[in-house]
Amino acid sequence: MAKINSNYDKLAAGYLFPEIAKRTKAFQEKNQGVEVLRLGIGNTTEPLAPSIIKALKLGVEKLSDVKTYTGYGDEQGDTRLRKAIADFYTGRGVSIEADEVFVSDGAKPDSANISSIFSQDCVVAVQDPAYPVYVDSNVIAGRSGKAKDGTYAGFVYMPCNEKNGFFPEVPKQKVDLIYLCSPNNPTGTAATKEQLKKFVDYARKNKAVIIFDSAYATFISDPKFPRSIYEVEGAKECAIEINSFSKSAGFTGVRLGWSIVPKNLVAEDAAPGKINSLWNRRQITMFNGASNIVQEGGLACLNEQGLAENQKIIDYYMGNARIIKKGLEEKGLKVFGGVNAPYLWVKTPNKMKSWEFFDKMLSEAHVVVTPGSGFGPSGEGYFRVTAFGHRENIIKAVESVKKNLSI
Ligand code: PL4
Repeated sequence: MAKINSNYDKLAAGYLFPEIAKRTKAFQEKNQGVEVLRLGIGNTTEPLAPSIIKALKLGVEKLSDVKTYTGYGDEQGDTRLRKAIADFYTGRGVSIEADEVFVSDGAKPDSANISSIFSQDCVVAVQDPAYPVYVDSNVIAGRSGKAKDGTYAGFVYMPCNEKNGFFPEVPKQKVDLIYLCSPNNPTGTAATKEQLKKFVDYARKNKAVIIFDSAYATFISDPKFPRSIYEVEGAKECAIEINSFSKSAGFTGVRLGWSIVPKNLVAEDAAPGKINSLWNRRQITMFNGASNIVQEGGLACLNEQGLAENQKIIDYYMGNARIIKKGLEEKGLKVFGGVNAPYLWVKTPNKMKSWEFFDKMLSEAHVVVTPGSGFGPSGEGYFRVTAFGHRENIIKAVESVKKNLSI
């Protein structure tokens, strides 16, 4: 008799982003003809840069000729791309070897799948608020107890609030897997080297592993914030870094990312090399490699021209962030983030609950935002605004908030 994975039944709520889409659709059905402005989901909107399009076309062309056709590739990724990613790190003063790079179809799948190489009884610590995938994937993996009041028994929630500058203290108890994201989704704040060092020191002392999601690293403009955890000494012994071409190159729908699993990484029962070989084994077994066409595009993202072209698009989104920040502040709202990250984290007015404010914003200003409580209990009383969007829509949304939202 087949039985289901009952851990799915523990999931306390629907996945956040489909829930936003569902509520928005319901509003639109009731209010036909009303233009809804979407600053909710962090989805890229601008076309791919010209040299990347050229490379993707080259990828397609190669498939049309028997001399250049390729079928299945290496599960770990195209050797040229693995090397280019390693060189990309070297260019930033971090030494990574190509066989520590595992190319994937995105940071979401990697951040959800990575925990499968760790023991079921690992204690998980997450930033609160956090990208929901870290929590939900570990619930599904059976590492939590039941949900109660927006948290799961067994997980260690590390509150990120105004008081601590939206970066947590290291856990007081011993934990095994620590999820960190910088620049952070949803708070839009980046961690300093000193802040990350405290976690690296903690992890080394406790033989814990940090899963570091740096999907928004290219949005950092202030050099005081590291773009990789490996800029912190000792991090290669205790951290896996996950990254993506989604936001840095507009590959949200194209799909390409990578994980760095250093050979020096250790765990309580794993000597150097073991975790790297486990992830290799996992990928070989459960992943058939990223698309060869897409990897051709990825290669172009990492050369000088690709980096420069993509930087212009990043600057465009950060221009949006400045417009949103200014407009919301003029409205009298308290705004955090949006300087080294494409997200703004905003306090709801009059201590409103996040979902209550989501409905108010939608019905009065016709603007979709993301309710902060969807990212964890410490997100209650906040909402997130994305800077990904066409400039004209961003301006329209900000003007509508200023004119139509009553606070
Ligand atoms: C909606 C911290 C967005 N359906 O595209 P990927 O898989 O390389 O990267 C996804 C990802 C990874 N890590 C972090 C992220 O914030 C994201 C994307 N998050 C958002 O609005 O928070 C898109 C969400 C998408 C999803 O579920 O990821």
